[in-house]
Amino acid sequence: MCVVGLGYIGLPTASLLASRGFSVAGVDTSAAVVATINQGRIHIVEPDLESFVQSAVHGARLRAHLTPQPSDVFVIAVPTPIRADKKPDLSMVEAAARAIAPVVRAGNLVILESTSPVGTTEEVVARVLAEHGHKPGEDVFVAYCPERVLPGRILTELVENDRVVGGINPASTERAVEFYQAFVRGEVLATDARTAEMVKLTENSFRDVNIAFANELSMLCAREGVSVWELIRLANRHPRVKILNPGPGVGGHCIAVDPWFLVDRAPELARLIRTAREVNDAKPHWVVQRVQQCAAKLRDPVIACLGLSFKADVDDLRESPAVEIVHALQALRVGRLLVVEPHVKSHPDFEIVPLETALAQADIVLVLVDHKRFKRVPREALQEKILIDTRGIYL
Ligand code: SAJ
Repeated sequence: MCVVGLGYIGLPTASLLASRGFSVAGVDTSAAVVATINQGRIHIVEPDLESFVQSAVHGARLRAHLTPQPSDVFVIAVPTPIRADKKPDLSMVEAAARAIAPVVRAGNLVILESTSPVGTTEEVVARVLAEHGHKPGEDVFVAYCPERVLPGRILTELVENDRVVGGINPASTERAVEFYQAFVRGEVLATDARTAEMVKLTENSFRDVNIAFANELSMLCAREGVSVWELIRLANRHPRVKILNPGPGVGGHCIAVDPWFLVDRAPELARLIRTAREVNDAKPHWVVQRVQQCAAKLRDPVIACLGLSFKADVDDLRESPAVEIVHALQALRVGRLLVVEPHVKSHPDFEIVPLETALAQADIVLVLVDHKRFKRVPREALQEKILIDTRGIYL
């Protein structure tokens, strides 16, 4: 087994496969990552991962390298970011395919797991292998299988979730399905590569469109003087309505990114998906405006900003709408900011203060993340405060 890319998906996959008895070569272009893993340690935050990696490395079933090693199966799990112009950057998939091509042998299976635009398995991975003299689909088998794990539950979901597997031809699909059946307890569902690629993008676009609907409602409700939380609670009593929760915007590395992969291929058709992205991206600005309106009524306003992470009960601040909002409030000098984030000790741009301090001093309480810790705040502590609750935790 050779796993290329030892990040949030590659490293858990490599250590899980090692725990199931596979001999795994992990590959990463970062010498620091390779060295860390070979000491049995990890460079990312994920529950239980360190002990999995430690026992795999110490049991000699997992070793990290800078270059791919000959193997029966290659799994590519490298990042596929979007560029500033919202176009996908597939350079790391291409580089990974080029790196493995010289060590791939007849009979090997190559699987792409990175979230990718429709056609990538065929147009990038299989093409590069063909350029190196292989015959994809005949002497080497090539398939796509999206990861769908939730950060924080990766090791559980890698085993329990159903997987969608699609090859570039039926022989490739068959080989890839067999591979996943060896360690997945969920159902392994066979399709073709293009469908499998699109399934992943569809799942995350579905979430994005539905969150955008909730976010749009929250803005309409504020205009109408209606509580969006009560509105959604009541509307959801209809047997076929299930509205998601509005928030300060959509963060994370998946839901706010993957819909662009669909938009990029067919901008003239993917109008709803693009609009949803724009609605969710605009929500932080709307929140900032609301805070500005409230602060304008006060002299020397003090604003408690509750939460920085992109969602509840995680310490991940990357691509977080909460961080974007606090940055904007800071740049606009809207007032004195008291930033609370129980999951981090410090932040380069903001002083982090204890929750109690912030609540005691604030005129405005701005809820940005629905952390459990915040939900436990007694309602008396919020009396006489102006409350802007983007997550609806203090109803
Ligand atoms: N959010 C809302 N309202 C909601 C639900 C979420 O505003 O009703 C916000 C969250 O606060 C957060 C963002 O959306 O900012 C994304 O959070 P999430 O918990 O929905 O998703 P992620 O990014 O942690 O993980 C997602 C998962 N995908 C889906 O739920 C469709 C996960 O299963 C995927 O594997 C992962 O993306 C991925 O890698 O694509």
